[in-house]
Amino acid sequence: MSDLIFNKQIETMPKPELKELQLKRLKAVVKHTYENVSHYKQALDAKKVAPEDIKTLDNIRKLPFTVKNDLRDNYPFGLMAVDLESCIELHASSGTTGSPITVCYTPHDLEVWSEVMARCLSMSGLTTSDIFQNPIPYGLFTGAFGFHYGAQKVGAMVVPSGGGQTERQLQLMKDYGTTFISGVASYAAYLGQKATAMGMDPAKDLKVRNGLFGAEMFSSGLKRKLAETWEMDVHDIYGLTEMCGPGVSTDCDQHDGLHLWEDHFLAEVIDPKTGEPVGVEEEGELVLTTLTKEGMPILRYRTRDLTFIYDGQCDCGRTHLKHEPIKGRSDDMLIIRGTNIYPSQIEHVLMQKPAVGTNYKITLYTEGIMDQMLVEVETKQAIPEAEKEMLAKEIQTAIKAVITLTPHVKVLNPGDIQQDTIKAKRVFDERR
Ligand code: DLL
Repeated sequence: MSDLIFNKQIETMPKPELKELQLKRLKAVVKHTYENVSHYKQALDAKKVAPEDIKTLDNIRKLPFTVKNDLRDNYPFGLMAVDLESCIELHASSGTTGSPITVCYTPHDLEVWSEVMARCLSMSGLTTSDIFQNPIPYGLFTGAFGFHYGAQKVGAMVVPSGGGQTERQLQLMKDYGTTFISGVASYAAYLGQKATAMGMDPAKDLKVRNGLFGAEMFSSGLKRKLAETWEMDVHDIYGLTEMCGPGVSTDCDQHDGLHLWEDHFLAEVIDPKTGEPVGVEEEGELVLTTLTKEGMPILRYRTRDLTFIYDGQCDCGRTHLKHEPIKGRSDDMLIIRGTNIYPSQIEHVLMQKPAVGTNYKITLYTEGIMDQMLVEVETKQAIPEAEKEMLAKEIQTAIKAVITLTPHVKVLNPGDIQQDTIKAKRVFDERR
């Protein structure tokens, strides 16, 4: 059994007790939303469901789903279940389309967020002796604060280095002897690349030995490249603004799926087309209900994130269910000449190539009446043009074998692909 369990009583709670706790909390949260949020009162009334109708966990299926547009339509405070005076912090997701998703936290909500983050960080190896550097922008994005609160709760020394200023980040790592880093997956990759470009070997010249990353899909290949570059143990953390921010789930030292904190979140997996539950261990869309949130509780939130759940015994001793790393979002799916393609399939192929770096870009465009795909990818180190061409051909063949379409492939030098958003923008759809 792993010895880095932050809250042993809860994290290893026998399954029947955990289910009992979930049911008690589900009943309470349904009552709380029904009585305090007019959107939910109307939605439950429309389905002729009363809070008293929730008698078993399966009864959750009687409840309406919540979708992103419900949050946008009620922007900014329409889904609050308490007065604004009861809240002490606000966060929002970037909202590249439409209004941002805004959430408010009561002191209790912040306490829960810190607790789940402390569990995730401990599970990834964080202890009181770590120097924990947090290279995420401190602002409306939930990332930085979630990690900050959780790491302090564990008792590590937090270096709140914030986002950007990559060279300075690396200097701070050196000066302070940083042992643990967090962040958005693609930025961690960029940090490694920048260190190499500055003549540093992250594995030898820095003391970082653990990393906890998330906020976007990152394939097992990218995890492996990060682990090799830094000689560190890489963990994956999942979360979303609507639930709390980061802290919904993380993988334990078995690296076989992410444990989801079932005492605070109730998970379902549905077929995104029909809304019906999928079979055991079948892939579908993750739907989450907050079980303990006071400020902005959410029932049956359709995350659009694709995964599957498995609920067996884990060797780490934790009893909370596991899900596969997120494969992508149902709305990420690209349809090119009638073929369905997920960007994760392309990342997977690219990351198998040892000469390939960690940054890439996919552009879709129209030529005549045909859809075309251009995959641009950086190498790990600069290589001669002739080798680039050979590598491009190899990648083209490997991608074709997976998606059945032939992409155009361009191999570039490290640092050639611009990356200036918090989360990497990988796909550019310029089709007419
Ligand atoms: O990205 C919270 C977060 C910050 C998680 C830092 C982990 C680390 P949002 O901006 O609301 O919140 O975006 C949530 O990001 O629905 C997924 O599509 C995606 N996502 C988050 N974590 C992962 C992950 C934060 N580990 C959306 N793997 C989610 C894949 C992820 N996708």
